[in-house]
Amino acid sequence: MLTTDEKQLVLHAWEKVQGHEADFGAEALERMFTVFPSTKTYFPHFDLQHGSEQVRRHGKKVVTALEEAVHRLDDLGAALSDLSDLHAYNLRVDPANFKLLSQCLQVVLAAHLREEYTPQTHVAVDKFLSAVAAQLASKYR
Ligand code: HNI
Repeated sequence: MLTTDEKQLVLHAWEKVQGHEADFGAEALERMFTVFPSTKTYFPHFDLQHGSEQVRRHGKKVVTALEEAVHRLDDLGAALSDLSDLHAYNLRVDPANFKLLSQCLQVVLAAHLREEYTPQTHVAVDKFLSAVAAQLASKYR
């Protein structure tokens, strides 16, 4: 679980994301599709080329969902319940992929926040994204 200090660090990091949801989201997705090509299999209906408007829209949805989760850190299960159903029952995304997207999101955050993405913030964001991934995977069994 995140400590009080870590929660503050996650909130602070996400303040810097505000206004850039589509940009950061698209960047993280594009990175994931490039570095881990198997993740593309979940998006056969998407145009995955660089600059794709579909990827941008989807990136915005993902980052906005995380933004909402950041504000419900003590209530993540309820906050992510619908998304958890969607990913487990409808999309059937292999939970291993959550780690891959988390890693790409962290690289994007580090690239944009630069010296503000301190090791302490990195730990806090990593814990947050792991908690999100655990929730999203919680309906698989
Ligand atoms: Ni994910 C749809 C959030 C990880 C594949 N996903 C969504 C939506 C949100 C979302 C929000 C839109 C729901 C809606 O329209 O009601 N996804 C998240 C979050 C994470 C995540 C917060 C983890 C941090 N999703 C992943 C991963 C994959 C994935 C790792 C596969 C590699 N998601 C999808 C697919 C869709 C999707 C596929 C449907 C896209 C579409 O529009 O058809």
